[in-house]
Parts: sequence; C-alpha cells; structure tokens
Amino acid sequence: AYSNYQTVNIIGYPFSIGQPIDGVHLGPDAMREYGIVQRIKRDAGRKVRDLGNILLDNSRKGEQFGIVKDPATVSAASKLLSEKIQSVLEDDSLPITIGGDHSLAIGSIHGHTARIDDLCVLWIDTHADINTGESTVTGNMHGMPLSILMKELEKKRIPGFEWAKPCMTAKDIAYIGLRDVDPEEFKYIEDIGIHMATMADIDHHGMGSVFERALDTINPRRDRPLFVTWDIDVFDPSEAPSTGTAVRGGLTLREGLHLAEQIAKSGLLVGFDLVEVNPKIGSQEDVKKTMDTACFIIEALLGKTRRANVYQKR
Ligand code: HAR
Ligand code: MN
Ligand code: MN
Ligand code: MN
Repeated sequence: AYSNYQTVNIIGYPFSIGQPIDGVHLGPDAMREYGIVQRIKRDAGRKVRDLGNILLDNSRKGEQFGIVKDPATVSAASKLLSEKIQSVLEDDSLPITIGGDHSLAIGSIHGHTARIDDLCVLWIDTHADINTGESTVTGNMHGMPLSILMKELEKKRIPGFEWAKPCMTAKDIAYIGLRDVDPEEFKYIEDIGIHMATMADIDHHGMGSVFERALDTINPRRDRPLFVTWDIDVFDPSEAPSTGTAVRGGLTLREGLHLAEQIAKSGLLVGFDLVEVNPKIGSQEDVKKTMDTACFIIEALLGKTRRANVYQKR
C-alpha cells in the first residue's frame, strides 16, 4: 500500500562526528563511485534521483556535554537531514539516506515521523544505539540516537535537541541483529519494553520467523508504514569489514538478503538508511566487499529478489 512511490531519492549524509574514526563521512561518495546509483537504476523500474550530499559541518569543535562529544554539531547536522527528508516525502517519493555515522537516524526518523502518521521502525544493527548522556561509556553519539527519539527516555535527553521532539515509543520499534548491547542499554530496553531479536534468536528461529515476530509486535495488522535503519555493522565482518565497530558473529549476506526481501515484499516500506560504511577502513578489497554488501541490501529493499535478476512487480 505504501510502496507506490514512483521515485527513489538518494541523499548522502557525509558525517562522522558521531563517532571517533576518520572516514565514515566518505561513505556516500564512495558508494556512488562504486556504482550504487547505476545499480539501482538498472532494474528498479522507477525513477532514481541522486540528490547529492547534504552540506554538513563535519568539523569537530571539542564541545562536550558531560562526556558526550560534540552534541551541538550532531544536532545541527541531524536537523538538516530531518528537513531534507520532510521535503523529499512531500512528493511521495522514497528517501534513501546513505551515511555517515548512525547518529543520522535522529534526523531521518524525526523527518519521517513529521510527515508520516503511525510510522514504525526496524533497527537493524549489532548495537542498540540507545545510550543516554548518563549511560554512555564512550561519549560517541552514534551509540545514542534512540535515546533522543524515545518518549520514554524524554527526561534523560541531552540538551541541544529541542527541535527534535521525541517521536517514538517502545511499541513503534523493534531491533534485529543485536549482539553487542551495553548493560545500561539492556536495562533501558527491558524497562521500556522494546522488542529485540538478537543474533541468538536468529540462530534459533531463523531470519524468516524473526522478521515475522518483529512485525507481529510492532505492526500486527501489517498496516503501519515501515521505516528501516540499517547499520552495515550488523553483518559479519567477513561480509562487511569496512566499518568502525565490527563485531564477529553477525549476519551472513543470505540472512541480510532474506530480511531485506521480506521487508520489500511487505509493501510497507516508506524509507530507509544505510549507515556506517567507512571506506578508509581495511584494504581496497575490504572496502569493495562492504560496499557490495550494502548495494545488495539496497537493491533487495527496493524489491530485487533472487528469483530472477528483476525487481518484483509492485
Ligand atoms: N554501545 C557503544 C557506544 O555507546 C557502541 C556503539 C557503536 N555504535 C555503532 N552504531 N556503531 O551501531 O559507544
Ligand atoms: Mn548503529
Ligand atoms: Mn552498529
Ligand atoms: Mn545497488
């Protein structure tokens, strides 16, 4: 019902201040150079527009709130993305945001909820990204975007994000792929009651069942528009080595493809992010493989299946 969009809009978000490692801001341009736009255009059966990169201040000012690093810079960048997403959604097109670090989800999810009623979200990641200013051990904001967005954590929000009213509750979001969750994050998740499917759940039940259970929880009638934020580090490092916080024991490409294909098949997808590809990490081979994995996922989310090299009819 929701994926009747005719146009796919690609937005680059060249930002790395939400984490300490150089290079993740080069993700969008590296993906373009690798051929993501052509790969989507080849078979997508709809218009693909590359809107270029959002012009961001990607310089570190060293300003801190407690140990949280550069919150004002993260906030300003996220706000620009939220506004961009809102304008792109005006004309019924599907925005794809290519990161950049995962702090961008503040802007992309805020922007989607501002334009689309009753949005639900799949957070596909190794990490829970729900640390607060009190719980974060690293001070890196890419580990914190959900604490800015969740209504249940409103009292723990760090200052500087007043433009982004909390727009999500526990019943609006489910995790898939977790395997590196900080103890304090786990407490928040349990207290608030967010559905989480860990790698152990995927091992035990299989990806198909894990996906259906996640939707049964946040979208039981399969009538809510769905947003997906996909952190490339959910994959096993053998599939996506070029990312800042790789953790062994992650998704195979096949598990990722099945998940992305099922999401596409649901017909509910209204937009998605693909984040944390860092072309400065690893060998040229590593970078290529990581971008190839990202391309596979983007194609599958847009409806490409393994039945034949064509996108499914919508
Ligand atoms: N939980 C850790 C922290 O808060 C690690 C977060 C790593 N985050 C990402 N995004 N790569 O998922 O710093
Ligand atoms: Mn993440
Ligand atoms: Mn992650
Ligand atoms: Mn592609």
